[in-house]
Formats: sequence, structure tokens, C-alpha cells
Amino acid sequence: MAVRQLDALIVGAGIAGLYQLHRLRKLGLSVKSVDAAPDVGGTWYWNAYPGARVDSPANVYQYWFSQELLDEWKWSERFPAQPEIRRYLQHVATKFDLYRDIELNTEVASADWQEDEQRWRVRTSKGETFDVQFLLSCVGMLSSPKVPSFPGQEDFQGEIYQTARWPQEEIDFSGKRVGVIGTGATGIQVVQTLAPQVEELFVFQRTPQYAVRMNNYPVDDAVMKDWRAQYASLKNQVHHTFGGFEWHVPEQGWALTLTPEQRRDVLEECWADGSLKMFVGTYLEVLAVPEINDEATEFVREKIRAQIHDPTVADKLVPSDYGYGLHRVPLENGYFEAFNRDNVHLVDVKTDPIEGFSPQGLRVADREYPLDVVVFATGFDAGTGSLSRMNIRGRDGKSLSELWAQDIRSTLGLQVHGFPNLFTVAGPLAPATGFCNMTTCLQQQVDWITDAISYLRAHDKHTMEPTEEREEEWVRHHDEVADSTLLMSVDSWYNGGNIDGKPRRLLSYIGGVGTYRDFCDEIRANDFAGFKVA
Ligand code: NA7
Repeated sequence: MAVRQLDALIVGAGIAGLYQLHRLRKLGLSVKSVDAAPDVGGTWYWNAYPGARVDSPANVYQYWFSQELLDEWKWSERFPAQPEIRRYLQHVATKFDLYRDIELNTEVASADWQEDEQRWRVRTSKGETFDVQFLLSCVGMLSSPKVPSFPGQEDFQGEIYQTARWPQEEIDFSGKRVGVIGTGATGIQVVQTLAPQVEELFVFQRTPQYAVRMNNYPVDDAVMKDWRAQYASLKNQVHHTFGGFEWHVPEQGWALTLTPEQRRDVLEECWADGSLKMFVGTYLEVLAVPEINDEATEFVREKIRAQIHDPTVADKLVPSDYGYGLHRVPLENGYFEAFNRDNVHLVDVKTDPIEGFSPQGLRVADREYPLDVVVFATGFDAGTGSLSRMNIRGRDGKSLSELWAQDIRSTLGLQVHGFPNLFTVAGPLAPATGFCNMTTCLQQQVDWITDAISYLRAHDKHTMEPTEEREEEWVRHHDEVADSTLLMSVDSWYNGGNIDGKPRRLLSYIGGVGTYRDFCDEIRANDFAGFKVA
């Protein structure tokens, strides 16, 4: 097959990839995208599991480059479900004529930096070779599923489904005995959705979660009118807040000036909002000062306990050995109440881990749980997983996956020293999913990268790469901010603690979306200082 010459290749056709394609095409670059899926949508293509739903409100979980797009679109709920977001992304791809430059069912098999040509040579799963100046990864932060393999799994006679690779066709669960492994945000959505549909539901819980009640509601014409009217001001606002949402978090230290009763009022107000305001919209000390975290923890424990009828079940569902907010806070809509149903059973696999499958079901301790279906909601190799799988080799054959197997580093999550002209949207050490309304951060990074490429072209330059010193400076700053919080004290996907052998580092920057954006803007305003432009 002939080698295809392009200015840029984008990997991924989800929220970031679609926008990156739109921007680079407008810049006049010859550009293509590839995506492993049979359609656009990224996360919103793959995670077609029952109950999948966004947990950012739709008025902020959207594109910010076209008021017309929102004027023509109609959301049906404050927190829309997966099929609706997928349709939104299909609509974007059609409206902006993006499909013609996207090659679906295509994965990157390897990418090698050619020092002589100063270009990337990218091979795909289809056997194609691209020769490109810029390689842009838009593969998402939570896209490489963590799929455990249990003894006896291959002999199980029922069906096994993985939430992040869910079949596109409807599955009928009625009359079935279903087991769900995993109780993070995904497992919670599956459980609350399947509980009324199935014969029996067994929830295999290792770590309980501080899930917050979601306040979802239908969006009517009046709400849509408001959202359209807010668009311009919200667009500006979300880029300057702590979490990329519309709410501003008070100055550091403010919570310490309040009485416990006043802090509780803040928590009540945020709880009532029924959104991630309860997570990244209260006050910063919740994630940093042990006593303040204890208060919030007790507050949420009470809220959860009040929803569960059986106190012994509540004892297991209410987290007791780590603080609120130290795992990503899920939003729930009937999760805890599902355990009040006679057909829903909690199986604690913390003390007695799952031993494996039998042909009929799952074995835990001395007991067998007969099952027709097992759902894996077991999470992701976050931040680095998908990029590491692409076999990227930079200068001197340096492997990105080998580097990150030792030490996960980057410069503002946008580039990695040793990998010129590789740009990573939602790369590790940027705010991204962990602490950001994802669409805010993705678009901000795409805009910065597009400006960087535009700068190179305007100055007749060809390559950009962070210096070793700038990278070290960013990693140090990132770690300092991370270490000033409690987030490294508990294992989770936030810090690589959910993957055996993965080096520990907070994968998302927690200095705030607005602060991060200021860093990026300053670099751009100073001719990409800290980046070697040649
Ligand atoms: P998470 O939050 O990483 O949750 C994965 C869950 O799967 C979690 O409860 C794990 O328990 C559990 N798990 C993983 N492996 C096992 C085994 N072997 N046995 C039992 N239980 C297991 O992933 P999600 O997909 O729910 O959410 C990821 C993000 O997507 C979410 O935070 C939002 O940002 C959107 P553990 O905690 O490891 O004890």
C-alpha cells in the first residue's frame, strides 16, 4: 500500500477528535482521523451499557465553537443518556462534514518518529501507512478498559459483558440472574437501571462509593431558551472556574473562616443542586484538610444511610475507610434504593475476593452464585492506557509506553519531551476527566494545540517539543499541588492505584481549570516559551 502523506493525523473521533479535525481543517491542513470504532462518538460510542448517562449538565457538556449548533439542537434532560449524546456527536460530524475525513474501524498499530524527515510514520491495523508532520492523540482519558480475567472464566456458560465495550444492540435482561462486578460510577448506573428489569441482581462490591443523588429533570422549550441565551456568557465562564463548570469555588482558606454549621449549609446547598457541584463546587478544603474532609464525609454518609432500609446492608454500602471525594464522586439516581428491593443482593468481595467463575456462575468464599449474565464494570487504565497501547516511539526510538511504565510525565498533559510534534489532548497531568467538566478541558487543549501548529506555520517552523527543564518544572508543580491534597492517600484510577504495577502519580492536574488555562495562555503569549521550536 502506498504511504499517505498528510500534514496531520488525529487518533480518535470522540468529542476532542471531532473538534480537532474541524479546527485543523479550517487552518488549511491536510488531515485525517482514525478511530477503532465503527462510528464517531468515542466514549459515547463504546459505553452503550444500560443506564449510561453523562454527569455534567448538558448546558456545560457541549461544544463551545458554534452557537448555531446549540440553537438547532434540543436536549431532552439536564443529564442526557448515552444514546442522546451519541446522536449529538453524530449530528456534529454530519453538520460540519467531518465524516469524509474519518477512517473508522481503524486503530493505530505503531507510530515512529523519523528523525531525518522530522515526521511521524504511523501504521494502522488495516496495514496503511501515514507519513505525517503532526500526530494528535484524542483517545480519551478513560478509554482503555481494565478487564480482569478470573479463573474458570472461559468455562462460564452464561454471557459476559464489559460496560466499555457494550454491544450496540438491545439486550433483554428480563427473567435473568445478573451479576455486576464493580461499583464505580459505571457499575452504579448499571445497577440502578437493571434492578427493576432483572429476576435477580447480585452486586459484587469491593469498594463502596460516596455517590451523590443526581437531580435530573426534563428539559423543555423554556429551559432550552435559557440555555441558548446563556451560551456566550457560560462559554467564557467555564474556562475560568476550578472545575470547568459554571460555579466558582471560594478562595482557599475560606471554609476555615466558617463555623461547622455554616459549612454544613454550603454542603446542603450543593447537595440540593444534585450535580458534581457537590464534588468540585463546595470548597477546596474538602479535598485537602483532614478535619474538613471528615465533616463532609459524615455529611454524605448520613445522606446515603437515610436511603437504605436495612442497617446491615447500609453498613456495607456506606464507605467507612476513606474520605469523601478521594475517589471520583459518582452521581446516582436510585442506586442505594435499589438495595431495598427483594431481588437485589449485595455481595461483599472485599474480605472474600471473587475466587473465579464456575460453569454456572461466580464463586466467592464457599458459596456459588448461579448467574445467567455477568457484567464487568471494572474501570479503566486511565490517562496512559490508550496512548501506551499505540506503540509510539519518539526520538532515538524512545518508547512512550516504556517511559510511562517507569514514570508518568508530560508537559501540561499536552506534549512529552522526546516526542516532537506529538500532541496529546487529555494526556496525563492536565486537568481532564479527574477534575474537569470534560468538554471544557478538551476544547481548551484543542485550541491551544491548534494555536501551536498555527504558530509553527506562521513562523516557518516545523517542530515543537517541550524542553526537559520545562517538563521537569511542570511535573514538580503538578506533584506539589497533588501532594497538598489528600488524593494520593487512597488507591483509585485517579492515581494509577487501580492497575497493578502502574507507577503512582495523580493523573489529572488539580490546580484548577482556570489556573491551568492561565499557564497555557502564558506559554502561548510568550512564543511557546519552554518549548523548543525548530
Ligand atoms: P472505577 O471507578 O475505576 O470502578 C471500577 C470498579 O470495579 C471499582 O468498584 C473496583 O473496585 C471494581 N473492580 C475492579 N476490578 C475488580 C475485581 N477484580 N474484583 C472486584 N471488583 C473489581 O471505574 P468506572 O468505570 O466505574 O468509572 C470510571 C470513571 O468513568 C468515573 O470515575 C467517571 O469519571 C466516569 P476497587 O475500587 O478497585 O476496589
